[in-house]
Amino acid sequence: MRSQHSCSAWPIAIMITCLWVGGTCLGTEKQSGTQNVLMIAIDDLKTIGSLYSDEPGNFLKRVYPDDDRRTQIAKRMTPNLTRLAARGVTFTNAHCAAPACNPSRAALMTGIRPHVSGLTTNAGGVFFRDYEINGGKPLENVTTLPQWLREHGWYTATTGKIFHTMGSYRQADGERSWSNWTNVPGSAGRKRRDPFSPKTLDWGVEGDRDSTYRDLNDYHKADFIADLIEFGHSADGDEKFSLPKNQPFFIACGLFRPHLPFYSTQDLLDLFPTEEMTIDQALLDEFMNDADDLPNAALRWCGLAVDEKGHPVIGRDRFVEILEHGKSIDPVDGKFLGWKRMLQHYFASCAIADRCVGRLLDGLDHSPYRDRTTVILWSDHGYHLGEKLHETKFTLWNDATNVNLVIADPQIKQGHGRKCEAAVSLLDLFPTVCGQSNLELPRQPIAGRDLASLLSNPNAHWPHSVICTYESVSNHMLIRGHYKLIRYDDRDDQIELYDLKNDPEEFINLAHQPEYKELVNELLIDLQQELRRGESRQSEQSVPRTTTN
Ligand SMILES: [Ca+2]
Ligand SMILES: [Ca+2]
Repeated sequence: MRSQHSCSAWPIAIMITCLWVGGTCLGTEKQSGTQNVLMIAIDDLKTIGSLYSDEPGNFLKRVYPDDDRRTQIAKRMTPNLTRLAARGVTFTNAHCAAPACNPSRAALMTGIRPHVSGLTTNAGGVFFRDYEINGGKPLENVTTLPQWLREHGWYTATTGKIFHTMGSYRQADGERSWSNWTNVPGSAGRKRRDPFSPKTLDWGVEGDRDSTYRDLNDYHKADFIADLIEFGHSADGDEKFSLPKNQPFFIACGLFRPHLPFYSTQDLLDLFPTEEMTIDQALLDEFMNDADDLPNAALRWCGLAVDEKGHPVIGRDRFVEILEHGKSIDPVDGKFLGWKRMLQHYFASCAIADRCVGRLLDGLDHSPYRDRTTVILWSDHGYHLGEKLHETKFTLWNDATNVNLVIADPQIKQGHGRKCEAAVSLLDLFPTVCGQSNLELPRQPIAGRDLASLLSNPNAHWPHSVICTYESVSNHMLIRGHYKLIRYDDRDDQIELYDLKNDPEEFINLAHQPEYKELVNELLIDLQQELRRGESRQSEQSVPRTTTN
C-alpha cells in the first residue's frame, strides 16, 4: 500500500512548468568579498584514502586489518589529499544528491535536487539540459554555478569531467558555463587487460614498464590547469587559456580516475600488492549474510539474495562476476585473487587522482593566488568494492552515497586540518561558493545550505538532515544524527533503518523492530519535509554575508 508520505504527491509536471529561466541577481555583489575557486572533481572516488581510512566501518579496515599496514597503504594512496586536508575542513559525513554521475553532477552544479528535476539516473548519459521528462526539459534553462559566477564577473575555465557529458564543447556546457573549455588529450599508451578482469568490468595496465602516472590523461589535464594558475596561461594545441588579471576566477578540473576502466601505470599498481591484502571466505560470508533483513526492493540493486526459505545466498551482480571469473581461472584461490586484483587496480586508480591533485596544488602554491583561492575537492558519489556483494555505485547505502569533500579556504584558518562530522550534501556547494563571494543565489529551487559556519567551526551546531535519491523520485535515503533511513518505492514496508554509530557498515536493519517504530515515523516525516524544502524557489540562506570569515 502506498503511504501518505508518498513523494509522488510532488508531481514533476508542476515543477517543469515553473519558470526557471536564467537567474537574475537580486542584490548587489561586493567585489571586495570575491574569492577565487579551484574546484577538483573526482569521478567514483570512494571515501577510502588517507582522509577516511580510520573512520568507523571504513572498507580499508577490511582489506588491511593491521593498523600500521593500513596507515602505510592509505599514505601511498592519497598523500596529496592529506596535504590538501591540512589547509581546510574534511567532511566525513558528506553525501551526493544521487549515487550516479549524471544526476549527482547536475544537482551539484545547478543546486536542484534530483527528485525536483526528475533526473535521478544516468538517463542514457544525456546532457542535463537536454533531459526530457513529461514532455518538458526541466533543466534546459537553469543556471549553473560557474554560469552564475561568470555572469557576475568571474573568469570560468575547465577541462575534464565536471558535468556527466564532457567530450564536446556543447555537452560540457561550454557556451553558458565557461569562459574557456578544452578537452586535453593524451594517454600513457597501449593498454593490457588483466586476465582476472571479467567481461563486464575492465582493468589492467596502461603504458610500458617505464611509463609513470605523469603520462596518463588525467595528469595531462591537471598539468594544463596547474600551468594556467601558475603562469597565467596554458596551451592545449590551438586552444589557449589566459587568466585575466583583474577578474576573480572559478577554475574546475575534472579527473576521470578512479572511474572504470581501472587502467593505471605500473608505478602505481606496484604500491598495492595483492599479497598485502586480507580477503577471505569469512569476509565473503559476513557480507553474504547481510541479506536476511533487507526488503525485496533493496535486493535488486546488489548481489545479495535469499532462497525460498529466506536464507542468504549469492545473487547476480558485477561483483559476483569477479568472483566467478576468478574461480574459472583458479578454482582454489581465484575468486579471492580476482577480488584482490580488482582492489589493486581501483586503489592505483585512486592514486592517479591523488597525484593529479598534487600537481594542481603545486600550481596553486607557486602562483600568486594561493592565499586568495578556495580549493573545493569532491567525488560525485561513493563506490561498492564488494560490500553488499556489489560493484560500482547505484545504491542508497553509504558505500555509494558517502563522498569525499574537502573545502580549503585559506582565509578561514580555524578549520584547517580538522574533520567535520555534520551531515552535509554536495548540494551545499552552490550556496557555499556564492556565500563566500556575497552573491545572492539565482532564482531556481536551490536546496543546499551554506557551509560557512562549519568551515570556521567544524563542531558548530548543525541540526540538518541530508538526503539522497536514486533511480526514480520514489527511492530516498535520509541521515539525521547517527540514524539512517532508506525507503524504496514510496512504500513503508520497503524500508531500512541503521544506527550508523553502532553499525557503520549498515548490517543490521532496525526498521521493523518495535522499539524503533516511533523513530522510523519521525524520520519519514523528516524525509518529506526535506523533499519539500528542495522544491522551494530559493534556499533559506540566500542573504549575502558581509564577510567571508
Ligand atoms: Ca561517477
Ligand atoms: Ca543486513
